[in-house]
Amino acid sequence: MAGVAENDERGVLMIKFPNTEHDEPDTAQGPAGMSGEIAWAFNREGKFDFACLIAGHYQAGMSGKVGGRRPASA
Ligand SMILES: [Cu+2]
Repeated sequence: MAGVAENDERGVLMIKFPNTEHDEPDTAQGPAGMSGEIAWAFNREGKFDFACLIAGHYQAGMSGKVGGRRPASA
């Protein structure tokens, strides 16, 4: 997950270098058809951008937002 500007920059880099491997803690990569989970501990409330960084996918619209709020105190 990253901001729109960072995803724009990453998307352009993936067009230039399509075989780039991703091993950053905020990314997951696998073969077509794979499913999985990413555990992410948000440090603040809000909406956050996510994107597919396979070359051309971000530009084709594979991106979105995820977010939430702190649970109400018990
Ligand atoms: Cu994709």
